[in-house]
Amino acid sequence: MTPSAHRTPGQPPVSDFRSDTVTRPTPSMLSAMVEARVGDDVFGDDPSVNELEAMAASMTGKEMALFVPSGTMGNQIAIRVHTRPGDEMLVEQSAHTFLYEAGAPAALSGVQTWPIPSAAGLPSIEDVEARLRPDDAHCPPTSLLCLENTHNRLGGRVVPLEDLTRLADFARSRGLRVHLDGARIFNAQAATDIPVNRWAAPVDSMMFCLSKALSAPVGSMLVGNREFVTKARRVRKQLGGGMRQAGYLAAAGIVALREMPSRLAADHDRARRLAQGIEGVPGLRQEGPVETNIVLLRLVPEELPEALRDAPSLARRMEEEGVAIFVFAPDVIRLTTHKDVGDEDVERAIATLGRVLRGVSAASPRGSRRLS
Ligand code: TLP
Repeated sequence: MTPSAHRTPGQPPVSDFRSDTVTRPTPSMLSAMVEARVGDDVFGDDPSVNELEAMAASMTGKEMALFVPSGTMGNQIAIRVHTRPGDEMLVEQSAHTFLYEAGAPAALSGVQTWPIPSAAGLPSIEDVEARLRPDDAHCPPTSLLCLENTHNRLGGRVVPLEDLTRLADFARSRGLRVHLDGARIFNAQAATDIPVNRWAAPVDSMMFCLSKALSAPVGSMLVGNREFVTKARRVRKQLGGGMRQAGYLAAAGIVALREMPSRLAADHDRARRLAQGIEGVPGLRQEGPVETNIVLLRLVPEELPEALRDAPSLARRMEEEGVAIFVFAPDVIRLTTHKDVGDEDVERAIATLGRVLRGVSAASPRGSRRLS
């Protein structure tokens, strides 16, 4: 899961499909940052942070919001607020909170995690019910269910609202809190036309990122009711996430929320075009449907040139050709579309993958020369 390590500073720009986190702020974000009115957010008097938090609360239909430095910190604050040390949290087994947050539920909240398999990113009610612990001194209390939408590891899949609501209602009826990692919830909105407030409604808390497809340079939002956010603010301070003149960053976040959600459908179209263009490339099989801005491709070793049979080698080679991709697993690559890749980048990625995987050099006529 480490980003491609082969970027050479000072080299020509690459078409960067590694993640939507690489997006640069827009000119209007940069001028908003320069002009931002700021205060000291730890004292609660940064007007730009306060405006961003009010905006996020209103858009998601929650009582309050908190600006946090990263998606990981937002998720981990939520876990800490919803649990006590020694509790157990249930989580879908390929969720970011389980796979990629460095064991933080255990390290920071003293929480034991029970991962649950799923077909399409959402555990079944039966599988959740089967894991609820009895009220018995031997057992950790089950206090939290963590969900994710869109689902990164499953290739940006949208977890259907009806299913998510049914599961969240069930969990809450059994006394659990429900937290949604909505890092890319605006992509779910763009893919379905269901507004983010409806995605947030069934859960107690939700985190979403400003720094991914919405293109702000830094920051995520954590939303919930007043009691939750008041506690979350204290945990943010404990974790060292209280920022001072954070209004300079919040100003970019305000522009991100105002201007960026409406352009996400274009990223989704490009992801579909990318998947379609790669269809005929030997040695790659698309994993799952492309519903938002992520394309996952599994390598089929027997169809690949010997030197490119693993994802890190392929990523290295692609980067040499000016296309950066993400190694998602030893045999899976991820390409993510976002504001800073356009149609030309998509066509370049398709052509480069084709050329590299057919073992044909860039300079030679189509299909005529195999690289040794
Ligand atoms: N995801 C990153 C990497 O960590 C994999 C990416 O490039 O996709 N939830 C989800 C669903 C995420 O995909 C991520 C980041 C986070 C949380 C964490 O956000 P940050 O990076 O702001 O801590």
